[in-house]
Amino acid sequence: MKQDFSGKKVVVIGAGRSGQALVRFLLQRGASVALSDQRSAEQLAGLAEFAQLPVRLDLGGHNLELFEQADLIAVSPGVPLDCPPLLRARSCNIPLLGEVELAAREIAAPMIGITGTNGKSTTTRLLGEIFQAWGKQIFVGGNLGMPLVEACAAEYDLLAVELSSFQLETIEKFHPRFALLLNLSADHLDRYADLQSYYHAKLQLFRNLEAGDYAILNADDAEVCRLTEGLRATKVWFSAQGRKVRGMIRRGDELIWNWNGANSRLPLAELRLPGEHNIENAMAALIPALLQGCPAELAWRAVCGFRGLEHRMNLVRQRAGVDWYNDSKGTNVGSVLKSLAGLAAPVTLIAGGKDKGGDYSLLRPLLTEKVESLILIGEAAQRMAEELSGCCQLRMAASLEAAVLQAAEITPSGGTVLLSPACSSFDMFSDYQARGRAFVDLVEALPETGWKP
Ligand code: UMA
Ligand code: ADP
Repeated sequence: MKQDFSGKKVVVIGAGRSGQALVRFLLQRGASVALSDQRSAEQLAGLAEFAQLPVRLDLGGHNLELFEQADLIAVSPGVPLDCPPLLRARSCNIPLLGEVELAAREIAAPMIGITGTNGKSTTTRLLGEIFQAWGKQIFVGGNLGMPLVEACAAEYDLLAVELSSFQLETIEKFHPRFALLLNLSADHLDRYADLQSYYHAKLQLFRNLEAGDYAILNADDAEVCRLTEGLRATKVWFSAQGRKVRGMIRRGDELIWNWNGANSRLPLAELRLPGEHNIENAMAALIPALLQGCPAELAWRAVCGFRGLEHRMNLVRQRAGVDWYNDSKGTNVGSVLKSLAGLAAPVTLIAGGKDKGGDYSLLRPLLTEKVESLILIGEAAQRMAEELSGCCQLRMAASLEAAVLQAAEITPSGGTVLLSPACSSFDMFSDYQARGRAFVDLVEALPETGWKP
């Protein structure tokens, strides 16, 4: 049912994609809306339409009075809950609601919530592919790109919602029918005090689950197993390492669906997504569809028809005997480990960006085994250099362009250049897509031979 905010003063904090979608949504629900962002109008994109709408803009800093006088604050995921305007609002007992929570309050269709440190976007898209192939109207969004609040403008059979820890922090009543936890490793330690606080945010996904709901869990991930012990929901496991679980098991070159007497077998040779990690993503995505009664062969065809998302291990160019890969979405240590694992030596790795506090030393064994040269960029470069010295040749570059030129110069024929930063992009780019596009443009602009453009 639609919420009614008539007569309510709502401040939306953050004027990115979520904030802009929230403004449109709240205006339609009768609220009197202000949009506040620490960035100035010149630094923000997409605000032109708001000139025609009855919305107060508070840009280039947060006006604390606005926050004190609001009836409700609607929070974009990228805004930390301990920033001064939100602390002030809380001290005045003004309620805060996150974008996902606000949206979910008026969504009646079943939701599939997908979280984990890595693989969320791929799994969410795979769910979209499967349910679309089965003829269902499915919303595919959340952290993946389209804010969930945009789903309130249409009717869906079900919704696949990628959820970041930031979005899950503000969950109160959000109640998915299927809750997928893919894996847990360190990330976002620039926002969280410690690893446990990050994991705690992730586990909010299960907060409202009941016995009839499904928790879809990675049996090979020790942290996932440990932290989901007491869940109320029905657990369905997946194991790419062949553990005998109730759920989806990989055995050799097959996936086996072992649930309530069903015993489908799916041939892995048909999967086009590269890397072991994508087998896990495919297993996780199949489970909600099979539980809903989707024929296994149809679901598998849809999974095998999917070639992967942009900026995740895309082969950009083969040039002078060197393969160039764009993995700009490799934004934490865990994802870089998976990406490197699938490549043969010698690799030139371009990494660095905005430091999220990860433990880069975990990269040492794979760097020693596969990476000949590591080219570091961005704010994290110095710390990475300290934690990784001695495992391969280390170089610094002042820009992504300089890094690409160095890589072109030093990588021998038969080698690979990989952009997989282990960091977010916000020190040098607007987001990981902009970083990935810049990389692709630079690589495509390299001459056929040599390295000077
Ligand atoms: N801001 C303030 N005050 C602050 C902090 C931030 O005003 O104290 C402002 C910034 O100046 C900026 C705005 O908040 O203008 C950005 O808000 P946002 O970061 O929530 O960005 P959105 O464009 O709304 O994008 C968000 C997600 N971004 C983050 O969580 C950082 C997008 O995920 C998501 O696609 C989108 O909502 C729709 O749901 C991106 C992401 O990087 C892909 N996510 C992280 C990740 O995957 O690792 C979690
Ligand atoms: P997310 O949305 O969680 O960031 P993506 O599907 O966008 O995940 O993949 C980002 C990167 O994470 C990929 O390029 C790959 O290196 C790594 N990755 C993807 N799936 C997994 C997984 N299941 N386990 C570990 N790493 C993964």
